[in-house]
Amino acid sequence: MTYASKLAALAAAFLISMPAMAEEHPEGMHIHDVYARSNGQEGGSGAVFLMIHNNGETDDRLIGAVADVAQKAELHTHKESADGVMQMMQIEGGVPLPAGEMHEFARGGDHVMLMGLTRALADGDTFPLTLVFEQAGEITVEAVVDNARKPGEGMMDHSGHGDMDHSKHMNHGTGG
Ligand SMILES: [Cu+2]
Repeated sequence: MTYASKLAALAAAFLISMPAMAEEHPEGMHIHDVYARSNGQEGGSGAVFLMIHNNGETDDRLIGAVADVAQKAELHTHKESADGVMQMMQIEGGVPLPAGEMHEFARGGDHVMLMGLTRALADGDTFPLTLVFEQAGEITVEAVVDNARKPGEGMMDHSGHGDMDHSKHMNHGTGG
């Protein structure tokens, strides 16, 4: 084997090993850390939090969500009103997901709101959540109910918000 062909073989081996290294962030839409908080009762509500990485080449947009545990799922965000009260509202026009970027749905910020739970949800329960993207279409992930999980980073101080009650929907100002 010549020196040049040895180099070529090395390069080929390196290239082959690349996909394995990239396993954490596969091509396309990558969704992880999906968890839900809920007041637990049938007919009640909940909120789902997750991370979305758009590892594709195309700009995309999250336009909706469907969960069979809820009559309705909406994309929500929190905004501070003029009088300083945090309010929850539906995200108009969906969530833009530019190629190569990630979006965090986290407590105190964006979330998937579950309204009208069709069954009670307890810690540890799992349920499928289908996310609807403009380009990528429908992607179903599994959400786990975890009312104890704390936000990973200090987006906001959520202390004292342990008793989330989304029935005070328009003005709850909690971690929902
Ligand atoms: Cu909400």
